[in-house]
Amino acid sequence: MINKNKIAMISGITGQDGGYLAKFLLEKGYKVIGLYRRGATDTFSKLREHGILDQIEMCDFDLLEFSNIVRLLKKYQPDEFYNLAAQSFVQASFEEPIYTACADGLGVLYILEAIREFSPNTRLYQASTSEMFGLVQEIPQKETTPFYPRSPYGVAKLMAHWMCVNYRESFGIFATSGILFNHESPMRGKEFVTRKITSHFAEMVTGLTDKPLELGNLNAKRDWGFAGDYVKMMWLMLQQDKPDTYVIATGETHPIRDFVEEAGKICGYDIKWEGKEENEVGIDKKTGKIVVKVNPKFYRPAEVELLIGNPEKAEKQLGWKREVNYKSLCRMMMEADLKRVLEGKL
Ligand code: F7E
Repeated sequence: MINKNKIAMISGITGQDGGYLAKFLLEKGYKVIGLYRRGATDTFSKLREHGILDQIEMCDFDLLEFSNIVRLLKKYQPDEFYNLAAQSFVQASFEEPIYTACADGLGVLYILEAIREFSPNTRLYQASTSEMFGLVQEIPQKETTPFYPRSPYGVAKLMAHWMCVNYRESFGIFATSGILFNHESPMRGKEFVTRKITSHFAEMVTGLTDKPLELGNLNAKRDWGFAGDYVKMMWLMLQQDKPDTYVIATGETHPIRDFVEEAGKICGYDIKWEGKEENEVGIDKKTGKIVVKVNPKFYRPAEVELLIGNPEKAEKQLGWKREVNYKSLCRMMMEADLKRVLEGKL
């Protein structure tokens, strides 16, 4: 409880990372101000599932409304600002490139300007991403690896990243950029591939659906960690003496089809692959049933084929150590979705 009086502002509080981070900071004694964008869906469901909604002061927020950002910063003068708000779905960014550029790129500049003018002691954590490495120029990727984004999302995030570096160097703003590789959990949105797999298999194995799971590129490789581990690093980054840039990753990579097989195993499927590219299917050896099918609808105009991070700097400087490995992460997500189905809550 050392941080009793500290104020943390979290934009994007209703997303996967927002919930885990808020829980972590509340346990540390922070007053948490949650910024969220009004939406049509049950916006607060994740915070409710974490059991922390009533401990957070929630405020309306939009990355594209500068006046709103200014008012919030003036009013609360937070010690720490975690910018987790974004249009974060890579595939959607190809259809909404302008919105994505505004929210994920320009929006961060608004926050930096508001900090510079109205709350210069606020420390900013910017959620940067391995998508900035895109067509990777080095394997594994680290802080000094040249960037080559492959989507409007990656490009917008890269702008935000360089703005943070620039505001650090130009105005002495404490703006830290965490280049986080993919991080998953039972709270992941169902549009992202890991959760799409676990939620669909949970429905299939319990008889809620008999449709096969439809996926795009099964060969892309990702470095998947656990979101609950990664939010602790966000906080540690803001406790350092100086703002900096850090890669957070596991150093391990797996193709999408591997995650499918692993999640399938937990449900009792023993998957063999047949056919090529858009005709490829995954068949359960025991029943002969097609459980996975490739649908080119989920291919991306430009793909990030391989991501694998080198977390050495974070390990040394932040003492970064992951607690959940790949197999346990997959099991955690699969079991959570099976439980949700049984409780009628998926
Ligand atoms: O895709 C392939 C897809 O949407 C992973 C975001 O949090 O992490 C995330 O971005 C891979 C890609 O995550 C399907 O083509 C195949 O190669 O789960 P994803 P992402 O694009 O890596 C980074 C670090 C972020 O910053 C982002 O905000 O899986 N894939 N079939 C599929 N992906 C999806 N979503 N759906 C499919 O059916």
